[in-house]
Amino acid sequence: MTQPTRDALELHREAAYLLLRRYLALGRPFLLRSELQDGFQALCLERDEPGLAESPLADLVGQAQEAVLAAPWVCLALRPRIGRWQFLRIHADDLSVEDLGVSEFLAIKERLVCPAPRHGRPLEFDIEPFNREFPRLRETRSIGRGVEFLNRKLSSQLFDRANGGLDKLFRFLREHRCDGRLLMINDRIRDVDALRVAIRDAEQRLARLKRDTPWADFAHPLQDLGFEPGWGRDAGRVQETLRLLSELLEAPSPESLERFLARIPMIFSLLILSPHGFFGQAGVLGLPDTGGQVVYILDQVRALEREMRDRLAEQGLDIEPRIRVVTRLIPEARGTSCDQPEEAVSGTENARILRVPFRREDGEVVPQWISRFEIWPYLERFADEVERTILADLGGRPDLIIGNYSDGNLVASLLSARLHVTQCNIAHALEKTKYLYSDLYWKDNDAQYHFATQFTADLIAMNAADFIITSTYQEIAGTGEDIGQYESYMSFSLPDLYRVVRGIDVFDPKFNIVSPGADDRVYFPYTEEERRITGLHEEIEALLFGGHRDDARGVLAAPERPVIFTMARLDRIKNIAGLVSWYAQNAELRARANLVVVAGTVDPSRSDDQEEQAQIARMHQLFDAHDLNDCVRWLGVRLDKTLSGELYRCIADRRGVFVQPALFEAFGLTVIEAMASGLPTFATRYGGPLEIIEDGVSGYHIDPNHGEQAARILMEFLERCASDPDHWQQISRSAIRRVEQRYTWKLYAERMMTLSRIYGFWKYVTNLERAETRRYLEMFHALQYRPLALLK
Ligand code: UDP
Ligand code: LCN
Repeated sequence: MTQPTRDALELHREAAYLLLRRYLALGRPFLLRSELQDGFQALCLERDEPGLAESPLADLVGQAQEAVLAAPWVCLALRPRIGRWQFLRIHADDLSVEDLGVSEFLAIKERLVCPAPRHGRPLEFDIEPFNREFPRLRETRSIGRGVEFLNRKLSSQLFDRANGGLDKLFRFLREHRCDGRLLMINDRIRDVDALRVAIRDAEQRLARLKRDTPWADFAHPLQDLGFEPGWGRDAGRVQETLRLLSELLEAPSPESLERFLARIPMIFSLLILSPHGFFGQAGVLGLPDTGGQVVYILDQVRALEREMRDRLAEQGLDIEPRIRVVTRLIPEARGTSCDQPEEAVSGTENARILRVPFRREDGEVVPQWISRFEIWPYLERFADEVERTILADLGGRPDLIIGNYSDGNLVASLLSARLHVTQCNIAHALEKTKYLYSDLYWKDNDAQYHFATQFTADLIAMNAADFIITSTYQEIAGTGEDIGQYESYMSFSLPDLYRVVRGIDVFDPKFNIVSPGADDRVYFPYTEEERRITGLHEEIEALLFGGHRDDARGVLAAPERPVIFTMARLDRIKNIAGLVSWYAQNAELRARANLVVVAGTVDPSRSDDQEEQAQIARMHQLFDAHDLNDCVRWLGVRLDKTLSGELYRCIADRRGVFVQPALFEAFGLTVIEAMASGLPTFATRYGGPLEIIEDGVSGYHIDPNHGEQAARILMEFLERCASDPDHWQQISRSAIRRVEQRYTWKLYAERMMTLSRIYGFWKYVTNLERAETRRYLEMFHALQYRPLALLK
């Protein structure tokens, strides 16, 4: 990289020199990508130098994610492509260029933040050597499609004769049982050759039967041949499964392996972990720390149970799938069910929420809700108690453990390691990319956020997971411009604590994109009249256009105008106050539409979350400063799902729109809910909505950093719809279609089950277990995580 950089500097030497001076003159230790670009653009304008704006120098600045200014050096972190990083430094006087290793680059950053560290050589976390033997993706476009890659790569290795792969497959089939009951193959079949013969015999027998003959009618002769239940519910299905296996034994391929594994009974019980927050089914949404994650998990449970049941029925097994969501029990539950140790999940036959308390060291139960930033001291004891609870409840270990968010994923790692169960991580929205410099300046915010503890937990959990599900591509690797959530863990520094040289690899095949859906029982198009819940219309009318109420601010004076609607937790990052201020400052928009906000509470004394309190204050200030009482209605209420579903539709009836103005949104369930209802949706271009919405087709992207422009985009849309009502219809129809095609729980559940089988299979037949990694992580946990967590 040094040579191209030298050339770029040489070509416009004077401009390059002035640019570096300009950066240094800002007097700041670090500059962000946008600041670097702003500086370059300003220079181009001033100099009017032909070709400068399209020069290699411009490309260089375009690739720079970050600059570290340590005069006379300007150090750059370049990201020439997604997931690829290079580091170098340029001398501001003579423009000489030197390559930097990641460690050197981080060390320079650390010195600027912490000039007198405790140790000259900090601990370095580096996972790379452990993965040297492990297959990894090469192409940026393959990121997030790990299972396809792994299947291709490993099946060629596995079925290499020298590897004894078929024997491993055979042993894998012999292992299958559920609650002590033998499945698939019994000990009459002793090896692969015997299996081939047995398949031929079984096929002959089955050929004489009608396809729909149930398993019970021919179970005995098949058992004599060595086959146990699990091959299919009837003769036709059993025949197909045996054919797949014989094809696999004859000429193995990744496709036939995937098809065969899809039919094997492997997953009967699931443990889903979501420790923090108020996790319940009613009255919890909108509380601090309790948002989409809860919605996601409850919908996920319903979809997975259905999928597991369907598959088990096809396999001819009369086994009830068992899903357990484990969360914390909160004695001071504020009227929610979070103080109940058990709760059945509605809409399922058998899934349950189990609640286990957080305990202090002396065993005392922690009675109150604790912010997700403060839960670290309790998690290990929690994991121990969960282990006992779940083993007792299921009568054995689960077949798959799914963690959610930093805390759930850490607990999942502890349990998976102990119980030897496949581990899947889901992050939802980690904090690292949400808070600027949360790693570098961790000490400044440690009292409030404990980021060092959280990032340490994340590093452990990400590397321990067998596979990681993400909702979007960007969650892993970002976009051409912005870095991804997981990518931000590739290398970073917690000055005076430790340095991460290689934290995670976004090219690791453990990453898979499996997007969630919107619950189609609740969020369906406004046009489906017969399903509409008209009994709620009066209540919704009063909510939107009624008079004063204690839990709201603002009464709409012109209810005939369309509604701009938004709904979210009142977190800083959700930027609800941002939307209010854009609206407040655009007179035309104010004259054309009302703004309705469902968020938080209007009474600061009812919130015990610092961030929420600050946002409440800001909202009131905006109302006061801009006189918003007659055009903005702020409802400090928590709506249940059924009501919110109908509310989206009622707003669509009046040709309104939905806005999601977040500074960053990992995925954004409200975005797909609004779209599924048929609301034209305007959502942040930072995060998931950039992938969900096709700009100008199924909705619009807005930039929360350019509020004026966002207000203009809204204004133009509303203006156009006033003169051409078909425009609203067009966007509305495309939004509905987009969600139907891409974001459904049915698709999610199918994919998730396939992944669980495939990773489970590979974990069994190869040493994907990665014992060395596990031991390294255990040490990091004991020596680094635990002291941090217990510090509090
Ligand atoms: N929600 C709700 N009622 C409320 C506030 C929020 O039903 O009063 C739901 C909303 O419909 C969505 C979820 O909470 O399903 C929020 O998820 P999202 O992904 O938008 O954001 P998160 O809160 O997870 O950051
Ligand atoms: C958390 C978030 O912040 C959202 O972006 C997601 O939609 C939600 O979790 C569900 O994954």
